[in-house]
Amino acid sequence: MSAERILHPVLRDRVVTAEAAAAHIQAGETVAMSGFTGSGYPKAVPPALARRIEAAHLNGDPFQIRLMTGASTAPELDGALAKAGGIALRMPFQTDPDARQRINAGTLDYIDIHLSHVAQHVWFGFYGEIDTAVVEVSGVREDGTLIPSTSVGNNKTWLDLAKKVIIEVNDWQPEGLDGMHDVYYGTALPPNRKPIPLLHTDDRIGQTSLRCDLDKVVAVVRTNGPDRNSPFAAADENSERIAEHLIEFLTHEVAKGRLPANLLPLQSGVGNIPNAVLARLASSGFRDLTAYTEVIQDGMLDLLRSGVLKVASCTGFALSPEANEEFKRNIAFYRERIVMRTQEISNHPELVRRLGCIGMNGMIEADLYGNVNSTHVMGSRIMNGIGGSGDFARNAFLSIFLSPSTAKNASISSIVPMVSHVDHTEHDVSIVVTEQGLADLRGLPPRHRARQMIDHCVHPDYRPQLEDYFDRALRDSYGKHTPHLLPEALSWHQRWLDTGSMRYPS
Ligand code: 0RQ
Repeated sequence: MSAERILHPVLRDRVVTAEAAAAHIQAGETVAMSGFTGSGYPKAVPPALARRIEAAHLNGDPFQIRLMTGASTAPELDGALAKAGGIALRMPFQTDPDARQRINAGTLDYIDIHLSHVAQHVWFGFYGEIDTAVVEVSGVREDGTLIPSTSVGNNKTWLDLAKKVIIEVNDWQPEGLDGMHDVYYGTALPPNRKPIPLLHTDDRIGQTSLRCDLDKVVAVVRTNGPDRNSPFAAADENSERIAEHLIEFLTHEVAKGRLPANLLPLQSGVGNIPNAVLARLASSGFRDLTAYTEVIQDGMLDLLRSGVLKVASCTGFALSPEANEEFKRNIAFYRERIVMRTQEISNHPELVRRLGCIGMNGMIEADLYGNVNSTHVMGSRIMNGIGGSGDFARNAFLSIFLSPSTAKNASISSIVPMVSHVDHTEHDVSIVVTEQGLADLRGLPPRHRARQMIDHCVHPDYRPQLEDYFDRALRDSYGKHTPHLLPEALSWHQRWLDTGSMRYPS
């Protein structure tokens, strides 16, 4: 470990073990940690805290915290604390199987909010006080400011508001990250807000490090561990076809003059389909693209390396082990082309609207009218959370949702009469793409939207059933504006439950 990563003497003197640092966190606290889609989360204090919680529980002492982060983290954080039964309340986005199991069992409260809302809602006081912040950084400057690591997330807010601060300095993170971040301190509370002076994806409007009141720092922990680094599955036939439909559409939009030749700033959700879309863009002939997004995954690094993408703005990474090695090896190249921001800025509605982003996100299901469910299986069981998808869907120039037309080995249609839970209403959804085709819902009234969905997105195995439903709804619906047959619309989901097609891990 290189001691020179902590250049401020006061913080060097506060270095302790993870156990000693975790001892500062008391039962019942609200703890705000760094971390966004498996990058830049604290690696040592959360497992030490989980061990402490387990020990307390063995003694019969209750010990739980309220946990906030930027977004999803990793098994060492969400997994360890959930397994220990140590989380009473979680927000705002998670993907951990243990946490999910507890949320769906009703033993862990989860608040699923837009990622752009988190910092401001905490500032508004909606979540009470933050007792402790636990934030990973890649270094400490001579002036005591903190160089963020591979995610910025809500760290500015956590450091500003927490009563106590624990810092993890991770030697595994490349020192070359220094200079990649842009932390904007110009946000204020209403009625004192001003326009955010960002006009282009790569504008720098802030500073490269995080301020921190050193008097609040109760512990500094040295770590040397990798980010989550999940490998991506190879693109399958469905994701290839979805990518193909989308590229064809974007090309058509350029030809029509509705998009510039280098498109508009891209936002891409995480997962294999968005990754396949990005890979496809590499060979699509588009040039000088830009990205204004939350997460950079493998496909976007490839686009930057090939020069197809000029610049990318993000708040975190979700990279495979290979992509991470490449990122670290060529950090100087990427530092010129990537700007990392707080998530209140990376997902800010004002900026997403002004820049005219092209939002591309996954979904669980969509209905005939274009309402989208991103979060709930069968209306009641949460998968991950809305994440940043709503920040972009509502405000983007184009709001695009991508999914295979069926799920669970084709036993379920992803296009249904009525979604079992709504995250993005019909008013926020312009394009739906499945491997079957692309439904362009722009400028269409509800009955025409339904026709687009049936004709272009539904799997042939389910088309006759949806045609039949829609025909009868046109005839028998109480109102003819958005024809529906209640309660038949939702009985689709119940049928899957009743027939046992829906086998979801508990
Ligand atoms: O579950 O693995 O148990 O079988 O949902 O589905 O097909 O692996 O797709 O990884 O792209 O995830 C919407 C969850 C899609 C994701 C969602 C089941 C399916 C599987 C995952 P199993 P896939 P993906 C920026 C953007 C919200 C947040 C967001 C997501 C599991 O895109 O979390 O967009 N979005 N953030 O079997 C029943 C259906 C189903 C279904 C899929 N119709 N019925 N189960 N599944 N469709 C990033 C951030 O915000 C940080």
